[in-house]
Amino acid sequence: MNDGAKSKIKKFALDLGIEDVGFGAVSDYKSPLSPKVETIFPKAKSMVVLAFKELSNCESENPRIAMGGRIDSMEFARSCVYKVSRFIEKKYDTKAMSTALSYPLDMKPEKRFGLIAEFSQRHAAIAAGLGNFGRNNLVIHPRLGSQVVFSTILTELELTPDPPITEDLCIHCNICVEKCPGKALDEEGKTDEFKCMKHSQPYGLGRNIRFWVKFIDSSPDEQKKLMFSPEYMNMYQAAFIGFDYHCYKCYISCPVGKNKNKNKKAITA
Ligand code: B12
Repeated sequence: MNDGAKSKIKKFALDLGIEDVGFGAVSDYKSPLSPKVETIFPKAKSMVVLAFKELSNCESENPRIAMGGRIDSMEFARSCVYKVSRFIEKKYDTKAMSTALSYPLDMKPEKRFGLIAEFSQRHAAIAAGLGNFGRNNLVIHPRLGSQVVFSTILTELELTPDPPITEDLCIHCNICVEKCPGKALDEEGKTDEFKCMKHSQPYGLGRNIRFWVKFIDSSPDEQKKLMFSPEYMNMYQAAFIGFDYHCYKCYISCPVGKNKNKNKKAITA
């Protein structure tokens, strides 16, 4: 095991401004629905999982401000993933592969039309000791709480895995369940994806398909009206952005980790 490499990778990542880094063994990655890592990168032995704190934008009721923050976080995360991957490759003369933080996704029906990614970031984060599942089906990080996104780099290097977090980080307050406007979390251990997406992605693929079905059945005059409607323009923008999220309630309502940040502010003030 290469503990020297581990601390150098961690230092490089933290110096970039990444909040936390966890190391996991590919053999400990247990995501029942996702493809096996061997089908992505046969020689991969370790996972370097990067944790990024979401900006407070997601707490804004204004969806453009909220999504703007998400875009900033994703751009930062993507650039960090590239830098850490290249650091590993150059420094250790080995191969490293990034796995998508969000998209591209496989849109085949057997992948539930893009709902099962090539690589599950949550299961990787758990294997790398960065947290565990909460009632909101998000991975809760001990310091950052639920408002965190993950991105993983697969590498051939053998790196000592970090110990898993055994303590239940969810405080089972049920606030996430109560705050979900779509009632998507009512069943424990499962997110009802379609109920979630109705609220979280109001201009997503479902709306897009319904729009074009209606368009086909409309007269030329109605079609012209549809093309100039805010509905079409919002859909156009959402498709351009990628995934335009309008709801973050399960994310922002989770109280875990929030008080810790407040205390830190009080101490350093
Ligand atoms: C597709 C997708 C979605 C879909 C489907 C979600 C889903 N059920 O998997 C939709 C559009 C609904 C969605 C919504 C959201 N997503 Co999303 N999404 C993804 C994506 C791209 C793929 C997920 C995937 O492959 N799922 C299929 C497989 C892996 O899931 P699964 O095996 O069925 O496991 C699920 C359950 O079985 C259960 N589960 C499994 N084992 C266990 C064990 C225990 C003990 C428990 C309690 C539960 C549990 O939890 C899982 C979640 O439902 C990932 C990025 C990635 N590549 O991982 C982001 C990702 C999961 N999303 C994320 C986020 C932040 C969100 C949203 C908050 C949206 C937003 N506004 O930002 C909501 C949260 C919804 C919620 N509370 O569940 C983050 C989560 C970060 C975190 N802290 O955990 C991820 C990891 C992106 C990232 N790079 O960080 N998402």
